[in-house]
Formats: sequence, C-alpha cells, structure tokens
Amino acid sequence: MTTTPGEKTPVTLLGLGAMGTALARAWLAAGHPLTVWNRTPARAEPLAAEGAKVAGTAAEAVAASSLIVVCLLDDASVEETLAGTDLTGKDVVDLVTGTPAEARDRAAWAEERGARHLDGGIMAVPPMIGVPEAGGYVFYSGSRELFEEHEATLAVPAGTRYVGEDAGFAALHDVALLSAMYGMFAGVAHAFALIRREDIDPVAFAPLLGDWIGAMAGASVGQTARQLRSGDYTTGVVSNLAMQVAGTPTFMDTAAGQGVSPELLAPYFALMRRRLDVGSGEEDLTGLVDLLVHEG
Ligand code: FVH
Repeated sequence: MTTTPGEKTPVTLLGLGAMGTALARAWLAAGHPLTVWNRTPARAEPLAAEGAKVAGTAAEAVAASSLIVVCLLDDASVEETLAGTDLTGKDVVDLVTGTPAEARDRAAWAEERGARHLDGGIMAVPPMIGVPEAGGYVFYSGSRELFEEHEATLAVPAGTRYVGEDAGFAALHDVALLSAMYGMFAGVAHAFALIRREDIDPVAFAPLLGDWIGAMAGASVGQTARQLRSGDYTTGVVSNLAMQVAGTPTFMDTAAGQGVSPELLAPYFALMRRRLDVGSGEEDLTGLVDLLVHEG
C-alpha cells in the first residue's frame, strides 16, 4: 500500500477506549483514511458516523492498512488481539503503556511475524489529543528509519519525541516521567492531609502548593542531572543533606500533631539518613539516586 505525494497515509487503529477514540478523531479530522476495530463493537459506531471504516475483526482491520496503531489496555490484550492476524509486511505502532521488557519482547514478537515495530509511550490524556497547544506528546523508540517514515502521520494526534533504537526506551521514558508524577502526587496528598482538619480552604491553599512544586521542580531537576553527569554532588549546593536531615523531625512531629500518617514521607527520609550516615552531609540530595539503584 503506497501513497502518492499529498495523499494521507491510511491508518488502522485497534482499540477504541478513551485514548483510542481520541486518536481516531484526530486522524479523521486530518483526513487520514481510517479503519478501526474494537472488541466491543458499539464503541466504533460514533466513529463510523464520522467517516471511519469499521472492521468486523482485528484480522480484517490489520489487512486494511500497512500502518497498524494499537491502543489497547495492556500488553496481554495486544497479544490476544494480534494473535490471529497476518502481520507480514505491516508496520505496528504499539501505544500501550507497558514495561521496557514488554516493549522489547513485543518488538521481537512482531518481527518474527514479518512486521516492523515501533513502541510508543503517550504523555497526554485524551482531551490533549489533537490539540497541539495542550503540549501532549508521545515517546517513540525502535527503528529510526521506521519512525521517520511515519513521523508526519504519528504527529497528527500529538507531538513526537524519538528516544532511540532500543525498543524499550519509549516505555522507560514514559514510566520514568509517570513515576516522578506519582512521587509528586504523594507529596500533594501529604500536604493536603496536613491541613485537612484545620480551618484552611483547600482551594485557597492549592495555588500556593502548585506554585511551590513548580518552583522546586524547576530548580532541582536540572541540578540533579548535571551532578549525576559530573559525579560531583557537592558543587552548587544550596540546601545540604545534613541540614535537611536535621529538619526531618519537624516534618514527622507536624504529621503526628495533625493526626496524619507519615507513611509517604518516611521512606524518603530514611533514604536521606542512610546517605548522611556514609558521610555525605555536604551533598545535595543527588546521592539518593545512587542508593536506589541496585548493584548490577
Ligand atoms: N486514558 C489515559 O489517560 C491514559 C493516558 C496515557 C496512555 N494511556 C494508555 O493508553 C492505553 C489505552 O488507554 P485507554 O484510555 O484507551 O483505556 P480504556 O478506555 O480502558 O480502553 C481500553 C481498550 O482496550 C480494549 N481491551 C481491553 N482488554 C482487551 C482484550 N483482552 N482484547 C481486546 N481489547 C481489549 C478495550 O476494549 P473494550 O473493553 O471496549 O471491548 C478498549 O478498547 C492503555 O495502555 C493506557 O495505559 C491512557
């Protein structure tokens, strides 16, 4: 299936959950011929009315286009869905959130079946899809040549960031960013818990919290990265580890006083203490990264 200049690449999309439906609408709006399939057929009906061709089976959907985009729940559902399809000569773009190991195994699995494979990690929620100013994007990894071949089509729903030939790298970037997000959510939960029983309006408190998190993240992420690259964790330190560990009882005592469990903060404080105990009091918090990594 080749396209002439100016013709939009046909796309097959498997999976019409919240994200799949948003992707479908973006490709339809951009004029791409789109074939869709979903396990529960009713979810495809609105898209048929908007111009999508609805396939009766996953195998029919795969046969309809060279470019197959998969946006199912998890890696197990990808295997289940693609098992009965002929992938020979197809380009499979797997946007399912999964582990790096799953992405590498799925790439090998697809290649054994005669397909080329790109893995993607979506850094957006459905309302950000097809809205460039929302800033959503997708990490891609696998063959650079394959990515470049389909870049224009893949850029329709959201921005693209190619992160390397290793099929697992998109998933690794995705999970790394989402892990940082959950750490941030943990801090937010603890902060709201501290004020929960007081006469403090959470809505008035929210911008104070949001602005503080933004300022701290902006200052610390780049500094941590530079220190990890150089191996020097003591240059440019403004809040050293010894001072910060000395302050931890204040946080634990305040939590106790407010009737709040310290369970989200305590593991981080324990890590700070371990790093201090090996004589790193003059460092930034960067040394905690090394404590987390198991000897390989
Ligand atoms: N929605 C979000 O905010 C996040 C943003 C970041 C990326 N994720 C990942 O995207 C994948 C799809 O997510 P989704 O939001 O579309 O998920 P659901 O709305 O729950 O739809 C799930 C679709 O998967 C189909 N499905 C589930 N199991 C199977 C199976 N065994 N065989 C075939 N299809 C299966 C399900 O079909 P149905 O229930 O309608 O029949 C939906 O099409 C996901 O990896 C997120 O982590 C989204």
